[in-house]
Amino acid sequence: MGLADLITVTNVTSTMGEFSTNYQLQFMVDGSGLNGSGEHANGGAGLHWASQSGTSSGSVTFTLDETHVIDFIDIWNYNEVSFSNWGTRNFDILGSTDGTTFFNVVSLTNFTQASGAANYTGEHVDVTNFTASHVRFNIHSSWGGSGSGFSEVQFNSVAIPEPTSLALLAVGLGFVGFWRRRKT
Ligand SMILES: [Ca+2]
Repeated sequence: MGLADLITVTNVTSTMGEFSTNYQLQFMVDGSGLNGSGEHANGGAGLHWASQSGTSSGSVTFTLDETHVIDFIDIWNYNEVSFSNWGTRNFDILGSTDGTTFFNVVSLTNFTQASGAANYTGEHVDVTNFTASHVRFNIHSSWGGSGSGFSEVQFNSVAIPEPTSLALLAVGLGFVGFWRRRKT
């Protein structure tokens, strides 16, 4: 208990396409470019998602492995060196429990542009705990680039006790009951 858990994203789709095969949607949910200190690299191919050129608005939909209560979202804006103006500027975050009907969670305005440096640590977005199996970003604008993108997005769930912890707790309570019975 206590630490939040990183949620597995099983699929990402978008109405905005991909700049090329070097800038696929999956590159923002597979840990590409992230090191153990939470810094995202600033190179080119295989590290970030960038939309097709000329399309800086539209939606991105993330499918989670199952329904979670989401506590916070860590977002690394588009961090390719010299191209951080492809970063996403204004967008809304929405949630859904069926992948069809979405509700608003939060709207972000002037979302911080990435540094474009190799030690970029991204942004921590606290959200009022919401239950969702799908999350959608409705993107309105970039920071001036002819497309929009992100380097990485990580959803974190509210921590719940591990089943093994509950089992151990039950065993412990069982022993207490056993000794109490022995004393009478
Ligand atoms: Ca990445």
